[in-house]
Amino acid sequence: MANSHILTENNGSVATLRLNRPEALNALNAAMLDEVKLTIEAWDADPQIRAIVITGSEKAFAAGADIKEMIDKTHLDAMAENLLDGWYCIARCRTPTIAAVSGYALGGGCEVAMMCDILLCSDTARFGQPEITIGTIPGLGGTQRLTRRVGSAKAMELVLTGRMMDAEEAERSGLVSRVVPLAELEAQAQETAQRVAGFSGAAVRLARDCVHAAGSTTLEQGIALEQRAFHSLFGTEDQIEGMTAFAEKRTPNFKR
Ligand code: DAK
Repeated sequence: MANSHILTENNGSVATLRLNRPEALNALNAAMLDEVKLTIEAWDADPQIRAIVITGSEKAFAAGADIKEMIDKTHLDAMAENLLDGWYCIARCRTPTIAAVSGYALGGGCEVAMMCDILLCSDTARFGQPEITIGTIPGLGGTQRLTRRVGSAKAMELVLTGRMMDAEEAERSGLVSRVVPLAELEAQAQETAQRVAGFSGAAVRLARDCVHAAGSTTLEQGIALEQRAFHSLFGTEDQIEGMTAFAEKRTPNFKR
């Protein structure tokens, strides 16, 4: 399928998906979702691809779900179509994902960025959940993911006022991993993806699962999960290779 709402690039171990509806600040519409879903699911099934970068334009990562497309939807339409549910393909993707956000990441755009494992942004980024200003509320996990990241005090204020946060506030409050100058965003995102892609796939997957689990387990359960995961890695060739390479003062050659 020829893509018209996204641009893709694949350099072997790192694949990059760029949201591309400049006329609508990358608003997330159904046609874009079809392309994103097919692409992410195909990449996730490809063992060569070890990290995925998701990005937008300089002006907007995405200014939210496409409001004009949703205006006439009824309650029944939303339920029957499971409206926008397909975007969870990004949260479900087992290949590590890195969001590189510049400009607006609002509503569904902020929610998609938060679905990624690592969230980098430029110093020009602006985040928010402005759904309240159009008579709705976040619908792609915003009330849950934002609250887990920034705490209920700030999440409540952002969700109830629709106020935007700049990059500095987003970093200070724990929404993003790192802020970089706009000119460096792409390079830093690629470098981060390459770095993750170079490690043992098994270790990356388990580390990621454990960090994600911390949001929904007790400390005891999380530590038990981590311990089991840690022990299991001693059954991999990559653990032997990593430790042997350290002892031999060379770069490890991870296989899987
Ligand atoms: N949808 C559709 N078009 C949009 C858009 C959006 N979210 N955001 C911007 N655009 C379009 C504008 O209409 C305009 O198009 P033309 O008028 O030129 O045709 C073009 O992009 C440029 O936008 P502006 O002229 O407004 O640009 P400015 O620089 O002046 O302002 C802005 C930028 C980002 C502050 C402004 O565009 C804005 O406030 N945009 C809307 C932001 C917003 O409210 N986002 C939240 C959308 S609601 C669900 C799950 C999730 C959701 C819903 C349901 N279920 C599971 C059921 C999610 C909902 C949302 O995300």
